[in-house]
Amino acid sequence: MASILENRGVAIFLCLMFAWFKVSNGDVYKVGDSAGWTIIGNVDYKQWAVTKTFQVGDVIVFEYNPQFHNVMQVTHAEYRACNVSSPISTHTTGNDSITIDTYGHHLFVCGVPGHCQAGQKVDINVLRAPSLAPSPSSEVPSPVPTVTVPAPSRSDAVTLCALMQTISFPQWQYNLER
Ligand SMILES: *[C@@H]1O[C@H](CO)[C@@H](O)[C@H](O)[C@H]1NC(C)=O
Ligand SMILES: *[C@@H]1O[C@H](CO)[C@@H](O)[C@H](O)[C@H]1NC(C)=O
Ligand SMILES: [Cu+2]
Repeated sequence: MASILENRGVAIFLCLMFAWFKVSNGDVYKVGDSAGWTIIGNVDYKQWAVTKTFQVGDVIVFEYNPQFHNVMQVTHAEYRACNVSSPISTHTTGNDSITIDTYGHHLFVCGVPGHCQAGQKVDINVLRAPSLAPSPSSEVPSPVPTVTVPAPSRSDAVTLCALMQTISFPQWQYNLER
């Protein structure tokens, strides 16, 4: 009888740990903190970003007056050149929450002429967890890291919990029959 309880207890504990981990991932970062998304005051967005440890699931908030600014996600080349001729996406509400759901660089600039050049650009870089990095001595040749890799979603916690139910259930039956 004790083993039934232990088994299910462990399963539930692991489920909760996993769910807690996923939930705790979603930190909210307001770009520029109290200054927001602006060209006033020479906010150093590079410095702002490098002091943060962004993770998949985090929410990046851009707060600004939409009469004067906007937010455009661009490629590396466009970011370097402050070229906003073909952005990946454009946000214009003045209070834009963007959920970061992939690893790597997420590059945002203001598309108003001159603003990116004036420093209104930010690089949200999500580093891969060290334990997930492929080891150099790995026998399977690892592909060259690509720009974006899909990350586990919240629903994975639900899937895992469902899986654990099916795993622990036969054990439960087995114990009852004895
Ligand atoms: C801006 O980017 C577009 C597409 O990425 C490209 O066709 C264009 O030549 C670029 N303009 C400049 C001035 O670099
Ligand atoms: C921006 O939106 C968030 C909720 O998404 C809200 O809490 C916050 O007050 C809003 N800020 C402004 C300036 O409207
Ligand atoms: Cu701007």
